[in-house]
Amino acid sequence: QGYAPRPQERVSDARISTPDAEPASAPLTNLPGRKRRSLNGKWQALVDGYAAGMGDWKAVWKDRTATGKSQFFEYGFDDSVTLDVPGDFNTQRPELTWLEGSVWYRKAFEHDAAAAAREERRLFVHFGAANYRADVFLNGEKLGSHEGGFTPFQFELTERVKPGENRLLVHVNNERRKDGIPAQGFDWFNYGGLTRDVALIETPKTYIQDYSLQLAPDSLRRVDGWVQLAGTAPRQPVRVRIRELGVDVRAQAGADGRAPLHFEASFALWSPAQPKLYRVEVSTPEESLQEDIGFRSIAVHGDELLLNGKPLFLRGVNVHEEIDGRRAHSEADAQRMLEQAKQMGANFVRLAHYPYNEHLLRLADRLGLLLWEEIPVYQGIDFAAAGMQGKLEAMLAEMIGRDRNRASVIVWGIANETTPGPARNAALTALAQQARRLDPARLISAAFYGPGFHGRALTVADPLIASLDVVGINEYFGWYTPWPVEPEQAEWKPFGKPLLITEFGAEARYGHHGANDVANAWNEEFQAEFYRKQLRMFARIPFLRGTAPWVMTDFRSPVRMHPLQSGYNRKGLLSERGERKLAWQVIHDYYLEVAR
Ligand code: GCB
Repeated sequence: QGYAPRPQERVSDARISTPDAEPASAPLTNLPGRKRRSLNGKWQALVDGYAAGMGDWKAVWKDRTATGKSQFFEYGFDDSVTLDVPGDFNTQRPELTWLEGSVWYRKAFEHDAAAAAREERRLFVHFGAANYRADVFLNGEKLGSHEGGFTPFQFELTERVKPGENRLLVHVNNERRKDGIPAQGFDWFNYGGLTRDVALIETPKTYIQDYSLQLAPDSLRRVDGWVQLAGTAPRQPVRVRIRELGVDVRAQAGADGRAPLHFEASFALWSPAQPKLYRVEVSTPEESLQEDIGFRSIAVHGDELLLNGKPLFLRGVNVHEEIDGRRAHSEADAQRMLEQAKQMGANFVRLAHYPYNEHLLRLADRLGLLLWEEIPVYQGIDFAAAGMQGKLEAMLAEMIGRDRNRASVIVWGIANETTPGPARNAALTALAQQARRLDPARLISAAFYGPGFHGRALTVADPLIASLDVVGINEYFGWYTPWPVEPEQAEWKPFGKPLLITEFGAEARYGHHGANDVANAWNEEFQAEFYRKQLRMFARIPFLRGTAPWVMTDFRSPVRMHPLQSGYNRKGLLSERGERKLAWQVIHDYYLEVAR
């Protein structure tokens, strides 16, 4: 073994001698409906500050234990600390607070090989998310890697798992990267680690990988769907049943495993007022999955937004996936967050700025909250970087693949505040087209920063708008930019499409009061007045179809360095402890009024 230090070895480029397994297959849909064994709980962990364990020198991934007295390995999991999975690592141990680097996680599990062989079952390990990059190993062999901190991925273990004890090892690195999505600068805390559920999933030899069961874009009765099988014998009959509606449809999957499905039914349509879900069963001769699915239509007609054919105004709010100063991950966390949105009078939540944990989306289905879900294509993405388009497309596919059957999701957001330019325009236009191909039944949007005043006129001229169904505008008049005119004098130029004000907000420290002037800024009165002025402008935009204040709750962000911010973005209507600022009432009253 090479014990001599090798300073010339660039750790991030270090090679690993075992080759990757085949690329991870497309993630399995409907995780909760699968035969699964949770790997949540305590994982042994090693902090690897210089990411030294990835190369062949330290080779933490080999997970070796000394067998002789003269054998020494300069790492070891047996007496290491443990970390809870799911959960970010930064908030679990004080010395990890500011870590932007590598942590190794290890978990052992037992495998009943005889039963698996008898039943001819396949085994996968599924990760809800790992921020930002993960390298996964089983018993000292690499399974593969995944990039992107907020979407699911999996590796097949069938051929590699051994009878008895197996050890799973995951190297998670959360360094911010120039070619990352998001890139290096973003306004939230960079929680790293195995932040979401981890599970072993068992399937038959040929399994149901994914399906789409949603109303056709132009219909309130017809489902245009498909079921996708994967595995050794994909030409199988497929059956979809919704007993409550007397639906029992059969289809045949082709050599590519795809079974298109069309049927009609008299659905009680899903809506915020009546979030009706049906128990849907999808089966093949070898497998049967169940899931609760709502059926609703979302469409754009001119500058109108239509839910189930009726005009809709989105009483929205922005959130971050954070609670009690840590990354939120559980159903209980989701319950608290979505309840807060409902109490404010919201019917719509923008999940800024990345896909959230699956618990929250399923809960939104049950609570009747409409969602905007987006990929972390945030200010500062290097669209010209090598491999960028592939990463964007993979992330979009992972998000849509996971959530395409959630009635709550009405908008796929493909970008937030990106700057127009040839590389960006080409990349995002292609991404919008991909989103439409993957899911023709939802609206595609992006949030733009702007607009600038030209006299009284306001408009955003961005070539990307042509590819979108809905225009999202983030504006901070009265905070980042001054009001050149009175709010009611602003003249918004129509887009010919629905407009959502996807962000507007100002900072205030909860409990900080004072006169509404600059010397006393950062107080609750100032923030409340900021919102009143915004509402005066909104009342005069005829094609405004929704608003979402930035942001529901104060959230941690290292770029917030004012003493009154103390490491938090303080634009919350609620403090991080859930206390209501004065502005909360302004928005609550506004939403009561527009709901009438
Ligand atoms: C924005 C960003 C959001 C920030 C917010 C702010 O435009 O989209 O991520 O947190 O402004 O407070 O500056």
